[in-house]
Order: sequence, then structure tokens, then C-alpha cells
Amino acid sequence: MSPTSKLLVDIHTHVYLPRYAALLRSRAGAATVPFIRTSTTSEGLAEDRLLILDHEPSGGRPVGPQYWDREEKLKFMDKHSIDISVVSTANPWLDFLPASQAHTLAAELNDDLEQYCSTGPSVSSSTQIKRLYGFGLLPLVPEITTSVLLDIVNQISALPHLRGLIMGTRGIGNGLDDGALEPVWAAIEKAGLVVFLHPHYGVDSSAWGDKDNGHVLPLALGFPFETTTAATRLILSGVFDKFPNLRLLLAHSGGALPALSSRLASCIDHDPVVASRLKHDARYYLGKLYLDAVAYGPEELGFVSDVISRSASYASGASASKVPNRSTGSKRMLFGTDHPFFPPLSVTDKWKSVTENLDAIASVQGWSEGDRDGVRGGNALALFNLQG
Ligand code: 5CU
Repeated sequence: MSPTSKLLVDIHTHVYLPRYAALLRSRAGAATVPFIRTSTTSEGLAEDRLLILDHEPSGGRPVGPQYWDREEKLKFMDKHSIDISVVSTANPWLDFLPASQAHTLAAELNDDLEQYCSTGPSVSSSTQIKRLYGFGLLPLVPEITTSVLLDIVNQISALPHLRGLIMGTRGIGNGLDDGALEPVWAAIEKAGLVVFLHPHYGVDSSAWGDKDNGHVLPLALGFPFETTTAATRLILSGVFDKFPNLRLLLAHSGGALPALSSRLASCIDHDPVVASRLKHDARYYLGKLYLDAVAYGPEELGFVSDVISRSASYASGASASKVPNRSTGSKRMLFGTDHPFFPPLSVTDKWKSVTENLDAIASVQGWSEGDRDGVRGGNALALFNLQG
């Protein structure tokens, strides 16, 4: 085993637990996604296909045990020398279910994920640190009651291998800046759970035009822009002033938010109503965030760490230097793979979607070896309290 300072920890890695996959299969004839259906290949073989996004190209993507089987997750981890994975249910979570079914299933899937992690292997025989931890699920759907949401936050915080929860951007129907969610943020903050904010819906598909670009535009641009909007709305709602210890982890390196944060700050400055809601300059709140390092390029990672590092200088009344310090910013960035999405299209040993992110971390200018080790795993060990 590597010393804990050198562990590789994947914080963006998904699963459809068997119970969830069974639900998707049971919806094979549904008029709307998500579902898994069996189709016949040109060779006459049966093949399962996953449809989760609107307009899935080619009748959906092939789906198999890599989406639900723990052994497949561990094999993938071994292949890429990943010591620990903090696993989350993939989109669209429970969003499409009626409230009572979402409630029951959230509780069951949280128990299933605890079992998946707790009965899995440890990092080595000399440590109690497991190879698998998880993000639980809240039944964030319209008509759910606050007391149900609070019960499920309590359930997750009592399950020892669940260290956070994953959520989409819709909240209970009105987005994450909905005042009705305040008790939920309070409970999550109190429990010390990490919220992993992840996209699913993208942006209005009319933005993509008529050319067939497959899923490139929704995934490359729509997903990150959905996260950008949701995180910005949360910031504008004053959530970090009310819950300063809330730990929010943004998928895909925060989307466009780092690049737009000074523009955002300027627009707020010119809008006295919005400005009066916030205690600090918008750029201050970026330093409250954690971001995955799923950006695929060293320049982007370096830039994001610069932006995050300036946070303190934008605290109200601060006189700190605005010179970016990449090392400081790197402390809030964490390696991820997005497995089992983005598999290689031809048979290769390692997945390009993984090696590209690792290469990017290895070559950011201005990060020390300690900073790189932090992004590869040390920051995750601290954030999720995985010290053993
Ligand atoms: O390729 C995709 O569709 C996805 C997805 O749906 N969710 C995700 O996390 N990554 C890629």
C-alpha cells in the first residue's frame, strides 16, 4: 500500500446499484427516460441499452455489469491504481419518481450503498480504511416533505461509510435556491456531510442547433453549464452566509463558474438588490467550494486553482493580496474519473478519460509534488475524514 499521503482517491465515480438497475429494467416500456431495455444486435444477440438522457444517440448506450457490479468497480480501480473510491448513484437519481416511491427507494439505496462499501475490501491489512465509501441519496422530488428529507439526512449521517450525498440541480422542483431547502442545508451542515452537486438536464436543447453532434454538446457544455447556474443561484441565495460550514463539491471543476466569477461579481455590484443579499463579493464564495479535477487539461486545473485561491482577498473588508496562489487553490480540488461513463471506444489497457485527468494533475505549472498528491488523494482523505 502507498503511504496515505500518496493514496489515489476517486471522488467522482458512479454506480447504478442492483436495486436501481432493476427499477430501470422495469421501466423498459416507459414513454420517457430513464430506462434499460434489451435490444437485438445485427448479429442477433440480446444487448441491454441504457437511456437516461433525452435524445440518446443510437438507441441508447450498451450497459453491463460495469454499471452495477462491485467487482467490476474494484477491477477498474485496480487497473488504474485507484486505492479508494467515493461512489455515488449516477443521474437521474430519484428525480423521475413520485414522492412516496422516492422516499422508500432513497432509504433502501442508502442502506444498499452502505452494504456495498462496508463489506468491500480494506486498503490494506494494516488499516481500517476501506476501498469504498459512498454518497447517499435524498428523495429530492416535488411534494416530498421537509421532515422526510431531514429523516434521510439523519439516516445517511448514521451510516458510517456514507460521507456525503449526491444531488442534482432541481431541488424539490424550484432549484437549489428554494427557501424550503434551508432546513435541509442546516441539517447537512450540522451532520458534516459533503454535498456533491452533479448535473443531469443540461440546458435547453434548442441551443444545440440542427447538426447531429451526438451527445458532445450536452455533455461538454450543457452539463457543466447546468452546474454553473445551480451553484451560482445557491451563492446568490446567500446559502454560504447562512451556512458557512456547508461543504459543497461541484462536478466537472465547477463548469464555467471559475471563468465567469469576476463577471458575476461585477453584475452583482451593479444590482443593489442582489448585492444587499450577500455579505461578500461573489468571488469570496468560490473559495468555499470544493471542485473535482475532472477537467482533462492542466491549463484548466491551474486556472481554476488560481481563481479559488483569491477567495480570501474578496472577503468583505479584506486587504489580502489578489495575487493568485495555485498551491492554496489546489487544496480544494479532488481527482475523479466519472466511471463507468466515458469508456474507451477500442480495447485499451487504461481508460483515456482517467489517464488524461491524471496526466493533467501531473503537469499543472506551479503545483508542487505535495499539491499534486493532495489533488490525487490527500484532499479527499481530509474532506471525507478517511484517515482510518
Ligand atoms: O455520458 C453521460 O451521459 C454521463 C452521464 O449521464 N452522467 C455522468 O455523470 N457522466 C456522463
